[in-house]
Amino acid sequence: MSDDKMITLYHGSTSVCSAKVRVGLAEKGLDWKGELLDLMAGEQFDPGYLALNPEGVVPTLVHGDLVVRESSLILEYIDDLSGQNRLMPADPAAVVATRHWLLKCLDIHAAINTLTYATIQRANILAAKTPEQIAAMVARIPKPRAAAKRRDILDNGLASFHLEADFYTLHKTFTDMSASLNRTKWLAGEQHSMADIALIAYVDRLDRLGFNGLWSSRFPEMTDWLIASRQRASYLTAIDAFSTADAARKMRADGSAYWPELNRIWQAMLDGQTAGAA
Ligand SMILES: N[C@@H](CCC(=O)N[C@@H](CS)C(=O)NCC(=O)O)C(=O)O
Repeated sequence: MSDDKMITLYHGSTSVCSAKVRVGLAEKGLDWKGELLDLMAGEQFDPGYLALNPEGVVPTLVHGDLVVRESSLILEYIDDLSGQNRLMPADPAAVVATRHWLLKCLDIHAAINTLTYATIQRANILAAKTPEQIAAMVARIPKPRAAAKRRDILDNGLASFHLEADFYTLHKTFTDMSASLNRTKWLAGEQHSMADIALIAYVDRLDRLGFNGLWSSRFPEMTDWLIASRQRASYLTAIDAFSTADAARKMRADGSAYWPELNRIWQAMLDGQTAGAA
């Protein structure tokens, strides 16, 4: 590293965009100190944390006096800290492709958030909190659009109107990923890069929820990419190590219970697309 300032990452153990940054730090080989927030307990809304991240979301990276928010921007920031283990590809076309993936991550994150919250998180919250506690929790979300979405997902689960747009995003994501992976081993070329680092935690989450039927038959390249990504040391230290075997088993069992309904909605969307194209 170019200086001796410590990197501090405010993150959540099972938060996908936190995992994304942890993978980047591991691939880059940087030392960092973690501040884990309990998102279920609402620690992201503590005034001290809101001063760092006014939207009340993780991750936030602090490096000296600089506060960096947004997981994709954090990946770019840490990559520029040193020339070792460059995460951004060198080829200009691959740089553009990678930056496209970083932009698309905003929508992809929203889709993963919907599928997690409309299924297992909703069940956990409805079981653990009274309606008043849930209302109070939603009221603490600073960004009105995020609060309205959380409310809608908690009220409607998989019937939420958000699902249609989020399924569109996922279908487009899988289509684009497969097209890239048919050309090259990794998303932005023959070398593993920031593009793969940006996406792995999201796809991994869907698989951990038991939703890999979203891509397994139509986009088999995604499965090969997931397996290859999981063989990297960064996956073990940045994602796997943040969940116990019991928690992983529970997430898969709880998530899988939603798969028949989720798949029904997914197939209906795919059929609608085919009918529209005919
Ligand atoms: N676009 C942001 C998304 C940040 C975000 O929404 N983080 C989630 C965890 S993955 C969060 O902190 N949620 C807070 C909550 O659930 O209240 C990024 O990529 O950093």
